[in-house]
Amino acid sequence: MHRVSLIGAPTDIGAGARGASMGPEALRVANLGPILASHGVAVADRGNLSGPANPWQAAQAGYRHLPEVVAWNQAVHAAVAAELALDRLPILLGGDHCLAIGSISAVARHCRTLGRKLRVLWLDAHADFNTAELTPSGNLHGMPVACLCGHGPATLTDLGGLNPALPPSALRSIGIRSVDAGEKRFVHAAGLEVFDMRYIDEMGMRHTMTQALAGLDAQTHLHVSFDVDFLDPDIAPGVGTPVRGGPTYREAQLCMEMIADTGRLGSLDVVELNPALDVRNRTAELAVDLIESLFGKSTLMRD
Ligand code: 5AB
Ligand code: MN
Ligand code: MN
Ligand code: MN
Repeated sequence: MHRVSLIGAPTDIGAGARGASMGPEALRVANLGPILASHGVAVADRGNLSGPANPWQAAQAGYRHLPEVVAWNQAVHAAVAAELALDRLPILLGGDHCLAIGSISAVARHCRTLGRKLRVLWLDAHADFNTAELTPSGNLHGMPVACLCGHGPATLTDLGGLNPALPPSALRSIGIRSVDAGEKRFVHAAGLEVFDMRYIDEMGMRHTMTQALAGLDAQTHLHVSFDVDFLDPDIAPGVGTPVRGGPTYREAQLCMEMIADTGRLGSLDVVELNPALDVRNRTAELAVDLIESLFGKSTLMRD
């Protein structure tokens, strides 16, 4: 049985639009906790972390709000590490995607300590592989993958005590369809394994997930970083940086079901949900529906 801890991080400190700070409450309003519990998951809601307000300032030296992003990520790192130490499965309720630096660096440290392999699935419309030199916006939610791979300010790259937190070979990016020009070159140079929408269109979600999950063993910790803008904005309008042409409802369900089937899920981020841009909490409800599949809800006869 899964023992899950919900950790709210109500901030939009790394984003380009305000509103992701309301994500944790929207997921609770959509009944995330009780619905997971109805599938036999033992859920503890740890409430919300706190951190600095969003000063809404321009970028300085390539970063917007770097000190505030560091403070939030330190809080996330500590909270995620505490749950992992209790042998619980942390679900980070974002908040924008910069928070994955804190959560994944805690996961990486945990795996290192226990000698376990780590695989990170990055479900996103974006590669999130910008640096201060490459970014068109200065927004740190566009940089977490680069930071986790050691490219970024030391205050973020060293958060989990080892820089880099991850080799690019631990990552699989899925659903990508918007990458900035310099970022694209850097993705190739780093050798990131990307299953972009073209790949999913041509090969199908089943083959994509088979590839992305290949090589897991009984010791692998699987972390899913679920940026809600992964989904097609026709079904998931409540995000700050929508990009058309994303996975359909059924493709997203299959993606989550195939992850559930591995039995290796060890931690999860649900980020970039922006209730200020949503329609009647529809995107939050959809995210909860998909998270149910991630925790093993299946249609028929697979139990
Ligand atoms: B998200 C953009 N590449 O860096 C940038 O939502 C968008 O966490 C980043 O994937 C989107 O500003 C970040 C243009
Ligand atoms: Mn993202
Ligand atoms: Mn994104
Ligand atoms: Mn976004």
